[in-house]
Amino acid sequence: TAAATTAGTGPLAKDGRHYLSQPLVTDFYTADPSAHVFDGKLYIYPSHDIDGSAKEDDLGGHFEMRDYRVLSMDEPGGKVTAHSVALDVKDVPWADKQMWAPDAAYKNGTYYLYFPAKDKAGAFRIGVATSKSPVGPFKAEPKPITGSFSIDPAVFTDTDGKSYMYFGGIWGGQLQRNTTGTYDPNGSKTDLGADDKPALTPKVAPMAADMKEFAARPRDVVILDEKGKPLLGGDHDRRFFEASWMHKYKGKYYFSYSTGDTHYLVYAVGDSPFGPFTYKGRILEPVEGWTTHHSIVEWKGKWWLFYADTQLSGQTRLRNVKMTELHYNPDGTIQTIDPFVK
Ligand code: FUB
Repeated sequence: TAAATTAGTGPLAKDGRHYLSQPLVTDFYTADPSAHVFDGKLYIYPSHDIDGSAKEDDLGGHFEMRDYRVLSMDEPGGKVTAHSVALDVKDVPWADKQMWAPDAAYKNGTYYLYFPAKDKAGAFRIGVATSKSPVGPFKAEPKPITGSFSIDPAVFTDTDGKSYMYFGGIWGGQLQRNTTGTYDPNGSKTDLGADDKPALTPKVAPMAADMKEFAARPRDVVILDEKGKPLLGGDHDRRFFEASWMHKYKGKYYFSYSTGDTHYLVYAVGDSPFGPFTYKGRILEPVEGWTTHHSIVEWKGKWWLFYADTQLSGQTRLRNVKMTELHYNPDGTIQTIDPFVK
């Protein structure tokens, strides 16, 4: 297990550029890092990538993950501890395969691990598991969250103590196969196929007091352009693809996400956790590898971006998580980060 090294040092990328930061863990593969600060310590809840046998396809069949391992750090740039398995698919009664990007939350002495997985019918659902420790082991609830579908849960707890789950993803994430409230296995493989119509939206649901169910049906997270119009399906540089994250900065709600096939991490800002959110710009330019997925957290007086690339393996299915400092401009916009040093 390695700590991040200084920007501009270490191995070179394929095209000879220096990576901005180095992998946090080098002895196994990690992706989709959801970071949280609990009791002053940083915990990262990543996907645990494995080298499975499935061929790469547009629906992410090659992401065959089976379990989760939590990472922790006491100091930025310090030692990264990789903890033993926190939850295995074999211990989730409803789940069949593909333990994709997870997240975690804490409430009243209990830690909650939220995770998407395919059920036995091939539909992605979102499950929850609990532990008294932030690093697990976690015990899964016997059924997925009622009314959940699709992938990439991100649970945000507001300053008033209320928690919300943001989730969803198109293409392999199946949002386009859940437009009627029931999973349609024969639905579109990609999106709505309507470039001039509003794009499919991520979803948000308030969490119930026990943090194990939704308190209300999921609503659309509407992302608007600078003219107040919803982003369109054909706007691949800006429309939502997957990897929701929410953070609050100076009283504003920052909803960030991946644009998928154009490989950007971008953000939109609003005045309520339910939105609407207005598109503001890019957080991270494309990394090596197809996917890009992140989290943003304030820790020890600085803001940090957690992301992943394929530096160690050169393969999209085998990623490694990284962290770097994130900076705001005085007007609250985020300074775009280049994952390579010029
Ligand atoms: O890691 C599997 C999937 O790839 C995630 O759920 C997506 O966000 C993308 O990173």
